[in-house]
Amino acid sequence: MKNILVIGATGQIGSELTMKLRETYPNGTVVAGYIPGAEPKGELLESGPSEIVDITNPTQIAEAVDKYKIDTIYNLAAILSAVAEAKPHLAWKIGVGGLYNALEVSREKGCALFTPSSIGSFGITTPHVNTPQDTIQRPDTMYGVTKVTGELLSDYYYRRFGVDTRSVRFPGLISYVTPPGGGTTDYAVDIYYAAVKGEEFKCPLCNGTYMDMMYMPDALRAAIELMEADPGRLLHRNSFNIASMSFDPAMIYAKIKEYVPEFKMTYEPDPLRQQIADSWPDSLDDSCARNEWDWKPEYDLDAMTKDMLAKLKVKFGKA
Ligand code: AKB
Repeated sequence: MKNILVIGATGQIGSELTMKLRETYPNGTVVAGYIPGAEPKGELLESGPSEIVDITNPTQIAEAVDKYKIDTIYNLAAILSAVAEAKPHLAWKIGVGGLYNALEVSREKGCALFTPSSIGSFGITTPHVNTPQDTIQRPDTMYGVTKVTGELLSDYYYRRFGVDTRSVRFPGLISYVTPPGGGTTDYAVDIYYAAVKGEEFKCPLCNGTYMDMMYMPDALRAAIELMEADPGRLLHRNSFNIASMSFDPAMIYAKIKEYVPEFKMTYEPDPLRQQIADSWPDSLDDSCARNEWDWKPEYDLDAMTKDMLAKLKVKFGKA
């Protein structure tokens, strides 16, 4: 039986991961931790317990862990890359201060801890094509600085205190459920919304800007499979490269046009997002994740596009 606390349960990843964990562990307890103003609603609220758990408040984390006898924490509290440039102090407070709180509670109470890292942990000096698992990580953004710090701190807590910390470097995540906010890869979600709503899409990145992306069902499976992996096989912990597809705006536009021929896209680059995207890898080598815990994606660009368009048509009553 598993008793799990998801911190940031109403965000882009958390809202879907909480539901997936409840489905995966029907005999366990999966607590949706949220902050005031981001209360869970609908199925997320009705399908299990929820508690106010602000990652910057260690007492709230510890009380929820005690109350529900939590053995595993998924820490999904984050400020995404573009917003982190506008609010660097808040990004540090949540990304590093918050992680420190989650690590300390995990150490004191014996919890395993999953905290995502990101392709944002790499920088302009990182090899950009087929980026290796272990390579240069000198990010150019506050988001990246918090992610590299988080990877190091999590590995430290594993080595020094034996806390079972694990992590993946998420690519841009694409989903039809909860929209992302303030990321550099968000365009790859927004473009599907525009296509289904019949709107012209103004792409905030230039043609030729390649980045790794992943469909949310693969990302959720990656998080759960890594936490279930045999620790004896893990040579790495914080954090694993994972990959499923790499594309630029022209490729995703062309793919959507196969199914929505009238769809129109123009380029209107946002300088901040373009600069961040240019500093991130074009594609990751995820062979360590494949070898150490049998990671394997299920969705490519075509399969994801078909599913995104079908699900969004239902969402907007256009099916
Ligand atoms: C972002 O764009 O900030 C995130 C990420 C890749 O970590 N989606």
